[in-house]
Amino acid sequence: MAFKTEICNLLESEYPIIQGGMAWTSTAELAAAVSEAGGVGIIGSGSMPADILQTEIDKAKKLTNKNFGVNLMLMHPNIDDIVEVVKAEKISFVTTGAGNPGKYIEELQELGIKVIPVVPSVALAQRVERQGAEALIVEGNEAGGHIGELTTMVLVPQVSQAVKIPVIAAGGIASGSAVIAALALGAKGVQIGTRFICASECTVHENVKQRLIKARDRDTVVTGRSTGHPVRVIRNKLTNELDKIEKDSVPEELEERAAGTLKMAMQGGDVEWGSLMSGQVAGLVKEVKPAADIIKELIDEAKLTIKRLSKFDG
Ligand code: TUI
Repeated sequence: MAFKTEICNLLESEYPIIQGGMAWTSTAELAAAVSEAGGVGIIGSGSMPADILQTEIDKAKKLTNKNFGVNLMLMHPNIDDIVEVVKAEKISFVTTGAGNPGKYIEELQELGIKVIPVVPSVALAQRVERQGAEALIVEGNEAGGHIGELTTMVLVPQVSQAVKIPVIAAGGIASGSAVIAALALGAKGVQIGTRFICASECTVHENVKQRLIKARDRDTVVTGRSTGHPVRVIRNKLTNELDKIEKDSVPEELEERAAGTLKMAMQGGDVEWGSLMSGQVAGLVKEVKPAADIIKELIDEAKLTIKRLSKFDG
């Protein structure tokens, strides 16, 4: 049984499994390993200076001849510089997050760069479809990092019914059974972030991997609701302090306090005072292993799930 969907044709992959573009986390090594293993790797550029993104793209091109993408974090203060790097490198596709990518779609597509926005609502899904997006990623509130309000379970079927372009489900997916659940809801592919943080090739600090493996079902919290930019992270000393600032309702102070803490956690290994972005599936992550083994496990489990479900056919 082959797991081919139109996402495989669009993104030139063997499986419709996309690795979420995670800032300071999905660097060239992880993106290349996922693409080499038959999925689709994405370099996360959120809050990265443009020259570092350039270095990561150069590295990824040396590590793989397979297709990979770049995630554009639209709230990035230097987003225009990041877009210039992507254009100069003629990256095959970008995913976008944390805003409406409308203003960039035409200039990217003129260069043959496909645009796949992350959307948190039916309204934005329909808007980006009209603006020419090739596919979209529907990300539920279970996801790590910057999140919307609705869950994957309710958002995927509603968006799938509302648009004609293929939908990729994200948020809450770390197992083969969740891959099948997403396809059952109307998605043509899945994006997986948190599970790939514990890939051997992921260059985050070892402390991050160990903290994720230790995480239980209720260990993530959402900070920054008062700023309008909610972020899901593992609870730690930083989130306790941010909660206090949030109770005193000083949104600017909260953003200032959180600045730089993502890199501090992911690259510096400070899992107490850094921002440890993770989805609610952290509790399902049990071990570090190569990206190829993670993908094999997802596909094997997806096949078993279909077999198990086929017994219910009446
Ligand atoms: O983008 C993400 N997740 C991210 S980006 C990131 S980088 C970072 N974040 C904070 C501090 C430092 C670095 C970490 N996590 N996910 C995709 C996503 N996009 N989720 C929700 C949305 C979204 C929200 C609103 C997309 C569009 C949107 O549109 C509002 C509008 O303008 O219509």
